Amino acid sequence: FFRQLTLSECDERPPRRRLIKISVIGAGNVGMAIAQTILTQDLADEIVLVDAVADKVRGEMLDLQHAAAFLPRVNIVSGTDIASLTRSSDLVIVTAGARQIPGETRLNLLQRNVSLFRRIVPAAAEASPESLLLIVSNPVDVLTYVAWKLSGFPASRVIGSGTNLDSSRFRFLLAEHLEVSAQDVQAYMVGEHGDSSVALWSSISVAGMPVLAHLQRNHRSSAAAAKAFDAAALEGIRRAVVGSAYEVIKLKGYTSWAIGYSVASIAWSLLRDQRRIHPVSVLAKGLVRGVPADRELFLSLPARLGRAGVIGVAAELELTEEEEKRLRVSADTLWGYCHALGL
Ligand code: 6V0
Repeated sequence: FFRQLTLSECDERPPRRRLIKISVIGAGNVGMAIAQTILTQDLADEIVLVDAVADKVRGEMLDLQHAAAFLPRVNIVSGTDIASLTRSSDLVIVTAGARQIPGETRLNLLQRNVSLFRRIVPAAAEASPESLLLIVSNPVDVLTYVAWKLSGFPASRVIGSGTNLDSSRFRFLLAEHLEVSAQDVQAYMVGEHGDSSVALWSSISVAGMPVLAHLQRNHRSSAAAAKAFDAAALEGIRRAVVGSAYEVIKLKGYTSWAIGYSVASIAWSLLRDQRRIHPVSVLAKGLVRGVPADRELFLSLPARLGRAGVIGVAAELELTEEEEKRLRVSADTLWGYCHALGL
């Protein structure tokens, strides 16, 4: 359609910046929500979708490609072969996971996902030895440990999406309560993603103002009421955060949009070298008070993310006695799972 300009007319040099390639392994509800959010963010030049089901992943690819007229130009490819398709990725995101069979134990599901990871992770690591590896499949903390072991990558390049999502849910609920934007609420959940995640109450702030003191003042008709607020209301909000995932799953069968945005924001911080702080699953060896320093386990702590992966971890958290106890329990439980795998 266009006459190609000759070399003397147009000196087309290689692009000034290196093109960014992101591979998403597992094109289910979560993988596709991540891919489509990344697409709208203009972060990647190439997005690769890999799934074990060839027709399905081709259908997903075509569906996204058909939005080309409304989006920045991105090369979208798909298929089933990790080794050839994901070669030289900057970021590999793993969302492939076996679904829990009714009545199946957590450990059994874990074993099945470990078998899956044995097929996925070494192939992806070999195809992109310099890549960052971002794990989303559940149980995310244990599978991030598994991916670290199977990839042979330094721990700084293996990250689990962890409590980035739990923290967003937490900030949403607090924001609703305080009638402000969730973006103005600084609040972290740390530890294990899911049921035993730990809310860091003492560090919540809005516009630099500590929120806990404000909430307690508003409930302080008597010292006893304040104590009750501490114990019951705070745990109530934490439970609401944990329960909100179950509620979504009960209502629509799975969660997708929030995890899509959560992972896309991690991807942005990593690949655009933002040095933003995200509570994500990192190698926490020696970083949790009261847990022996030789225990290799992954759990979420606020971490500074950049192009090299994890470039810093907030190890000196301000924790109440109760928070510290809960984090230790999380760490002990996760270590139990990791240790039992014998990797
Ligand atoms: P899904 O819709 O069943 O998608 C899983 C996909 O993986 C399917 O399309 C499978 O075909 C594919 N798959 C299976 N084996 C392979 C393989 N060997 N190679 C490539 N693809 C394969 O599940 P959904 O997308 O809802 O969830 C995916 C995972 O994310 C699950 O483990 C969830 O528990 C987990 N989530 C993690 C969250 C987090 O915060 N970390 C949040 C939500 C879900």
